[in-house]
Amino acid sequence: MPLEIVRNDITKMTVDAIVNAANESLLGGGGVDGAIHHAAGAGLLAECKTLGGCKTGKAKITGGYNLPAKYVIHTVGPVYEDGKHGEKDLLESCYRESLALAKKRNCETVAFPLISSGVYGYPKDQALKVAIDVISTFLLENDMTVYIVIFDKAAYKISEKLFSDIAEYIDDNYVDEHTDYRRESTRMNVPMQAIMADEICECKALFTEDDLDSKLKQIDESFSQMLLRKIDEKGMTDAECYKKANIDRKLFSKIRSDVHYKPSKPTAIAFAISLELSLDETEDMLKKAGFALSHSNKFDIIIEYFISKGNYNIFEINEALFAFDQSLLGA
Ligand code: AR6
Repeated sequence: MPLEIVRNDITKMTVDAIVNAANESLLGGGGVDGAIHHAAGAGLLAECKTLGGCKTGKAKITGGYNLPAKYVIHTVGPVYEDGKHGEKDLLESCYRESLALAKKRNCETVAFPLISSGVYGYPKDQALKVAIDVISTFLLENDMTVYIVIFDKAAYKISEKLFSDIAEYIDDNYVDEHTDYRRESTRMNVPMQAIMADEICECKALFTEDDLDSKLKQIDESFSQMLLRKIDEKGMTDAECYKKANIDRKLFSKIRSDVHYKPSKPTAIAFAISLELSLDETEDMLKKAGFALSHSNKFDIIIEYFISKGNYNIFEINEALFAFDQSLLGA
């Protein structure tokens, strides 16, 4: 998945480069800087001493020494005063400069901490938004897997309002048990055949309204075929679609070339979000992959919440899924 939010200690990440939230001296400090120097060993400090420091908003690169990462990219975030001293521009610059350095060294995987969000006092939700915005813009033009590493869950908060809206939506919609036709028919004392007959009538009505031929073709369509049809209908390119879905190119090629490919549920939903499908269309697409949205599952309700609000920003959806301890969308 091109952009992934994970909870971890960044010094444990096995990636090409980890990013350090350093200070202008580059000679170590507390927080993530201290942890990285501690894990990398004295070689890192020795190399840092040769760099002549680093300006706020800029980045420099060193080896990874005893770390599992090949490189450490040191960037200096702004100290947050009141948000009116160019903090956002400087923080954006940290991410851009670090990504440019990673690209120059042909890194395929890079992990960032939430720069400036500790000792330097940048509000965590805003720091996260800056990180997501800059990284996702970069990923539209570049193939790389980028991790945002959140150290402690408390450090990671979507806005209170969004959190409580989603919590309320889950409360309103959550059902303990999955209902199916059989259960429903016994509970309501309606014979199963009657329910099925209703369904059949509905289908017939649908077919007389629309062109029967094309409807039948769509019923037989596989997930992969539906995906490609929808991409065409929306006037998107393949790349626009898989990048917006936060799916990597290799997985997309697999789906494209295998007409019977069965994606995982998060992958199927990621494409539905990328294509900005309605709830009905999303259900349709999921069915092709053998899935459905259920009200007995928090993950599904959160997805439904975003689609019903017309919010198709996959990164915001992933932030919310993360906040509710759910798996994230994408490959
Ligand atoms: N892995 C991932 N994230 C971490 C880790 C870790 N091991 N440890 C802390 N964090 P900070 P800043 C998170 O204070 O605000 C240093 O002294 C932490 O929860 O490390 O940019 C430097 O030398 C927070 O969300 O960096 C500078 O003087 C984020 O990393 C100054 O602090 C950044 O917190 C830089 O301050």
